Amino acid sequence: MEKRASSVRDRVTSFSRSSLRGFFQRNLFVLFTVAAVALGAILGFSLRPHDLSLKEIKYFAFPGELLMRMLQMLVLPLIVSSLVTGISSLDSKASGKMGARAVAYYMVTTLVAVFIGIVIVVIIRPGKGSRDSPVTKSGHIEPVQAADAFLDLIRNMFPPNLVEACFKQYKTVYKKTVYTRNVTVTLNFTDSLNVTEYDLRANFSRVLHTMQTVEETVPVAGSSGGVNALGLVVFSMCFGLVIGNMKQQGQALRNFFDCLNEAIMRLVAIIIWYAPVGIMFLIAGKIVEMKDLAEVGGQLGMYTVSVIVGLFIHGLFVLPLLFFLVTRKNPYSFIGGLLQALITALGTSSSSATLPITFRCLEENNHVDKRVTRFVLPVGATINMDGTALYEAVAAIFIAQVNDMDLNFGQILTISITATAASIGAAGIPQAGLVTMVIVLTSVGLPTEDITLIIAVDWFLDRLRTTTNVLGDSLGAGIVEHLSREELQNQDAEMHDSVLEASEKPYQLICQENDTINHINSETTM
Ligand code: 7O9
Repeated sequence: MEKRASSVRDRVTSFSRSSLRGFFQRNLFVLFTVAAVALGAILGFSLRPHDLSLKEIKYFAFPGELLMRMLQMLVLPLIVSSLVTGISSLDSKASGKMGARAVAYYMVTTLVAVFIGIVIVVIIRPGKGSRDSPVTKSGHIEPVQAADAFLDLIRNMFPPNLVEACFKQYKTVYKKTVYTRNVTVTLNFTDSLNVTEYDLRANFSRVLHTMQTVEETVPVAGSSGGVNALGLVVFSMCFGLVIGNMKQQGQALRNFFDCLNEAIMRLVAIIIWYAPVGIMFLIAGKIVEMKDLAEVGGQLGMYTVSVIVGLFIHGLFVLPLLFFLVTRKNPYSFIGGLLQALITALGTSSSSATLPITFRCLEENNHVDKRVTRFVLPVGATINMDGTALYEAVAAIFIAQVNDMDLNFGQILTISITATAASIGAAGIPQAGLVTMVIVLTSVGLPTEDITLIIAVDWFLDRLRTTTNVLGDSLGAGIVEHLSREELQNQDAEMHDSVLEASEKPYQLICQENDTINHINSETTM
């Protein structure tokens, strides 16, 4: 009896030990990454009293910089190969439907994010009362013309040189030109004072030809550093669509990009081991570098709280609710699978650099169909930025409150529309962060130099809004997969049929060959 009890006990302990080990093995990366954040924070705060110089901080953050470089190295081949294979593996009808669903999701969630932001900032009123600090005139904000920013966006969609698009964006710059032109002035009898009496008698008016010097600011072509993501995304999508329709002829290219994508994902699997170290130093470096938290009090503190509350409500309640309503699956276990991508977003403050990790989390942990992630994630990283839209709306209304300006409903609507548009176009507008903010502010006549008020906390809020952006893209992939399951199954069935057909063909060929051989044999034996 005792023996049996002890063997059961042994089995239970060995089972729990093995399941515990299994749990640790499955979640090793996530545990490492969470530990990295905690260690980074501890390291950062313990180094703060030592008052490191800027140079020392730069050296200290080097391992973090290395992670950023490694991730960015993978982004370019990753987005091109994943978009090309993602789209070419679907027929044009299925990819059209999937694209429409993704865009509908992006629009709805971005508008909801802006709405939440506006409600929060109107309730909390972080900018009420008189100005906390006078505006420092040190930061010069360049004037931007919204029309030119919009034209730049369209121009960037069609890069004339694909190699250049990997590191440069088109940017309108303004040039003052002075030129002379002929002008014809008609002098009337009444307004010309120095006409002679003879003239008066001869003509009542006189035509003079003179030269006039004109000074004009002309928009001319310029460029700004950074990947032209929009151009590459547009090109890759069109390319994928075309080689998808090329049937057998396009097979070589499809195989090439498929293979490239697979190879990049294997590199991601290697780099992911280094991610916790990099994240630890990125976070520690930022904590050492930041100004004293006590300075961020008063209005700016309340503004920070408003953005954080807005992002939390959107990311932890609204998006999961939408996910649940559409898929009927537990959104929080889905988010659990994304933890590593979310922490990387927090560490790098760039949703495009996080893209390789987002891919891995969705495909490996959440088992989202590759055809969906390859299509939806790069597009999402480029145009879907819920956190950014929410942030811009809150910032604009905060600046209005600081200036004691009462916004009417029309102006609030204008802010919602421009903030949404700015978040969609950000990747296509050079130096987007500041430019889009200027556009939102000028659309309702708010002073643009007040952006300097919020710059102090921007680095911190950028991290949180990037995390929200990545969460929005990833939940979007889950939702689009669920909505497109019919098309995906049809595609699977078609693929199965064609594989069967293809496997029947060699058999027929063998039969034919055998027949011929039999025929020859029968001939020779005769
Ligand atoms: C945030 F995915 C790629 F590879 F196609 C891709 C590459 C580059 C996608 C986008 C970009 C890109 O340059 N995006 C970009 C994003 C450019 C300028 C501004 C922003 C906005 O960034 C967010 C923010 O500041 O709110 C945030 N940091 O999601 O990365």
